[in-house]
Amino acid sequence: MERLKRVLAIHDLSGFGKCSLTVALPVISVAGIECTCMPTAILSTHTGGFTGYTFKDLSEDLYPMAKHWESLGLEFDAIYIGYLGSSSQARSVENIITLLKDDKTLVIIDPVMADNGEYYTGLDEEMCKGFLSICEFADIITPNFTEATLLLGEKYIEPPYTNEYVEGLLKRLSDLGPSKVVLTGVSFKEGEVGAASYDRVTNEINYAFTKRTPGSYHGTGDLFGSAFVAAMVRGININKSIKIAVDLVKASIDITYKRGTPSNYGVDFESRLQQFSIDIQNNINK
Ligand code: PXL
Repeated sequence: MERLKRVLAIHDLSGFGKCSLTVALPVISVAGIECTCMPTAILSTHTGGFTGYTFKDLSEDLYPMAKHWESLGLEFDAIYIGYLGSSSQARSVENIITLLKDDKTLVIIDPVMADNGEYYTGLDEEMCKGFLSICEFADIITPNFTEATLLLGEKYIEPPYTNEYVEGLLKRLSDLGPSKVVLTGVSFKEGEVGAASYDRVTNEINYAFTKRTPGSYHGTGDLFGSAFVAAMVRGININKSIKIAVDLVKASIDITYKRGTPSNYGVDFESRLQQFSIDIQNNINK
């Protein structure tokens, strides 16, 4: 029997307020993939819409954790990087990639630092510089529009966007290093939202759209990223992978909206995991 696929997820662990590892672990697991967790920091809640949270930086532990796993001979099908505890962790991430990556390891970096035109609480251009320094090690990056414009040193503009703008942005992002780029928050007209993918090798651009649900929801980037990584690792092509991820996010937002869950609690994806698992199964080998 083939070895179980394994993803190393490098994100913070926020105990309450679903995002980062509390999303990556269930989503990657339900897709039939082992998820190895490297917490970059431990917080009582995430930093968006809460005050008084605890924050423990785990910078000193990151590389030793990777060294231990290397000593165990563990192989990783993907390394999926998100929220870092500090900008200096970018250097550790670079060393961890160098240590643990082999020919088959897909490196996916979500430069988690901002949304809606603004940095997340406590973050600034140092975090942007940190992510920029590791983009060249990524096979795929998955920014939202705010993160994309920060990485490129361009001005953030509000949706809806034009085709030319989105396609230009995808190509400029790929020039930072990654051969594939996935952009979230794409919208060409009011009432729709989705994601775009670009492959520099084939020069192909693809879109996956859905109807926009009113409101703003925390942690959707992490839900999208985790679902996308899981689909890619199961060997599903990038176009179908963004579609599966968009569908999971949309369905989870709809449940959250109907239930009236506070937006800082994160999105209620739990009851949708089974359908996500079916979507994965149905798209493997097709
Ligand atoms: O979902 C992005 C995210 C992840 N982790 C932490 C955050 C945020 C966004 O605010 O605060 C700790």
